[in-house]
Amino acid sequence: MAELVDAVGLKPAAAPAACEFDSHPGHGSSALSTPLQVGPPATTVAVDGPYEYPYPSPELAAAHPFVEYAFERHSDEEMAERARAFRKESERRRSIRLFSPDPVPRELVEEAVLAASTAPSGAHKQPWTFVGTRDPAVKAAIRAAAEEEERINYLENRMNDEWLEALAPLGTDHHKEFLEVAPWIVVLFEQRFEQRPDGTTRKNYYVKESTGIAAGMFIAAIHRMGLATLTHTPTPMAFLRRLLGRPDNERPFVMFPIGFPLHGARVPDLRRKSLDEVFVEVDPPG
Ligand code: IYR
Repeated sequence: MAELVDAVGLKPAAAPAACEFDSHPGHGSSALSTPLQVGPPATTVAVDGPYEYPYPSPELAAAHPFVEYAFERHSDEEMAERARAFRKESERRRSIRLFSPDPVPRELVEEAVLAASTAPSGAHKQPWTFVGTRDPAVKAAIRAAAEEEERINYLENRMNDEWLEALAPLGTDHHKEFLEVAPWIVVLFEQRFEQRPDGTTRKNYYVKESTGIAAGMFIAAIHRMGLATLTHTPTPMAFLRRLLGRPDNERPFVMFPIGFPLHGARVPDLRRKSLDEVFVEVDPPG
């Protein structure tokens, strides 16, 4: 079936951009208020497909800009190879707790933040801020505050025995020396609501899910470029807002020391769950 829909053309070398949590296609309305890219004027294009209700609907496309998704289809063999390569590279990633002091250029951290910021987010609000520092004084202050919280967790029984038992194989304790040795600390803040320059606020949606996905993509980007990190959560983390001078709408989500692993760094000899333990296909009954 061919449907005629209004669409704006695609800039020749433009990257695809918008993603949002997608529970309803939103015929007749759109959560996207800011165009992500401005293409040539609207044209009418035919879209073939099995859809009775195409996306965007003509009304939606008349009200908000849309561009054609720049999709590149690979051969079956190439897809299998890319899938395997990504899986194998992902398998080599480990959380590192012993970093080298070797410096890491800011450009690499920026690239990881930009990659993470491609994460899908509720209503495309991108409700996150990555706050980085390589200032020794700030890193020392973060270490001191983190160690104080963790000292209470580990040594003053703020966490229960089950927590201590679960952590025993990792051998973590309240010493967080790596926070000063690693060249960078990046703290990912979730934005509980949006603070506009005119002083008004707007709700954000699926903040934890969105920020969690951005965190995962950040970790993957850091690993892919040949650096290491640790998802560190010295709980409670409120001190990070104060030390890093962040506004009230931001709450620390996770902290990432970033750098090269110290030469010869060791990690727990962990096994990952097998496919059967983490993937189930539901077949039709009968
Ligand atoms: N945040 C603490 C404790 C900790 C908790 C979990 I759950 C871990 O997987 C690892 C550590 C710390 O960093 O020591």
